[in-house]
Amino acid sequence: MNTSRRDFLRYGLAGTTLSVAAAHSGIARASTSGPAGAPGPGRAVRLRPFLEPLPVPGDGIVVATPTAPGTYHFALRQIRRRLHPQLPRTPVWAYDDGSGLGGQAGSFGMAIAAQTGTPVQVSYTHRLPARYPSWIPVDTRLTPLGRQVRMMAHLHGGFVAAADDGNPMVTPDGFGPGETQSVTYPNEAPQQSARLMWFHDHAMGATRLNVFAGLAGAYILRDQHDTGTEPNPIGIPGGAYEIPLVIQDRQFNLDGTFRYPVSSIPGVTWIGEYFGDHMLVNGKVWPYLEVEPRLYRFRVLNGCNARIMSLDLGGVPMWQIGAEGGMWDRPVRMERLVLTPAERADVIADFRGFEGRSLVVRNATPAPPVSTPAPPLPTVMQIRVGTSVTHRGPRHIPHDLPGQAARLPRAAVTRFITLNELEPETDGWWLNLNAAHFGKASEHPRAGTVEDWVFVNLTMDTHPMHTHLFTHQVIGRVPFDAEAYEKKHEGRFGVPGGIDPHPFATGPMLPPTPDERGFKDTTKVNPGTFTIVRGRIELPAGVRAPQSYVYHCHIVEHEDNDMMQSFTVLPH
Ligand SMILES: [Cu+2]
Repeated sequence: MNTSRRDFLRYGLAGTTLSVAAAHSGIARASTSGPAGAPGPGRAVRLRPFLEPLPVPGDGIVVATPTAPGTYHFALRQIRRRLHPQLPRTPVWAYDDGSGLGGQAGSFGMAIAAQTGTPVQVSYTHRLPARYPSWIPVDTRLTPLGRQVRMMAHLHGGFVAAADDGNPMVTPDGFGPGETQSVTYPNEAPQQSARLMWFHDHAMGATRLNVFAGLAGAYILRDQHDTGTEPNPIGIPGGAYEIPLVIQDRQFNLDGTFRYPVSSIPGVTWIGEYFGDHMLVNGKVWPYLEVEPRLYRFRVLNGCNARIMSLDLGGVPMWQIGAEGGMWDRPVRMERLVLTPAERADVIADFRGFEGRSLVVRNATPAPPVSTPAPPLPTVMQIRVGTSVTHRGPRHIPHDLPGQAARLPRAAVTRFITLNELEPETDGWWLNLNAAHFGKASEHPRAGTVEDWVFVNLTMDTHPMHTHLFTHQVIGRVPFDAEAYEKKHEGRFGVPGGIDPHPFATGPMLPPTPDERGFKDTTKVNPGTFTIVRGRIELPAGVRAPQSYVYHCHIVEHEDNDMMQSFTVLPH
């Protein structure tokens, strides 16, 4: 049955079942002390919010220094950083550009700044511990080489050759201690216009752990319009007035280590979703940011393992100008930003009229049709608005932007991909795509083809589906009778791929939401509907088919066990 786990979580059908489900969700303590109802690390410690400034590029986040033009060498290392004044120093895994990371203030501390049209070469060398330390609970049923730490960097949103993608279809075992992964990111136009991407670990069966430990960095692409400086041709804030906000939730142990709960099911370590009880922004717990009463640009990334957020900026008006696939054709006024893991929002916020006020960026439980078992974690960070302006900057929200709304021609091919959850709360608990283990149900699109991919959700949760290689346009969502579809077509491991759910539709297609105006690389696949996305399958210049990639749920616990499949791009 696909639905039983969420029934337990939502309704708490029996006391014992609820407590088991809660333990799996990472709610380890019942205490509600501390800010925003968040329990501290253990019952004894309460962390006070808003004590430390938000790390920003150049001040707490290292902007990577190339060793030669367009060449970066990273060593993956374990470092220690104080993520909050009341916490001991926390071991974190980091990408060291050779600087020694003296400029990294928190657990998120590295950014690559790249230019559209200029390729970069990057190497990643494994200098991490050879085996997982005790604070990282590996589930050896899921990893290729037991407790040995394997790493593999993936440029999320990158338009790259399969061998440079850092994906487990090409490199199932990843890279071990002392080994180096060397890749080229072509940054070619038009597929890689200015946008915020991120690079993070993608090791098979251990992505959730390696990212949790800190292996994530920002990758900011600029082009002739979006220069990042101020003034710029678009008329948007830049320089110190453009700020990334990478939001991640974590739990802590009393010794300062990140805490990752383990399953209470005998023989199982893996948990279904990791939810923290502290919010980190750019690697610091509940930080504050001082702003001037003028326009700002925020590049928001949900870097959580599993938490879906619904954010507001403390009542400040905001306009979204882009998402994963870069800038849009015009700004769209937004009340909230609903972001699943790996989704990004490029927004302009207007602090004029808020002089002298302290605002709190808040996270709410997302409204339906988004569905998540996450316990509430309302407080994100504080914004302190000053009373004077150093550089006045742009005064208006631009009417037009140099980007695009997503508008692809009719698809030539349609693929139907099912999302199944099997045997929840047992030692056989797993999630899958197309009723198959990873790699056993590959798609074979042809280069140059526009395709519709229809994600058929047979679970009770929202799953953020991420496509490597190509961005996609959200076409819409069709309500359907999932139970009847499942009953008719269910096999041993769920409903296999390739079966059109349209005969089970219960209403007309719902259009994309306003934040789905442009191209995306990660899209909400909500329960109760099937979600249609459209993409053009292309390869970078000079890259010859066949090339293999993956697509998966970006709740990284799901991806690891094992809601991921592959696709191989064939010649035209
Ligand atoms: Cu999922």
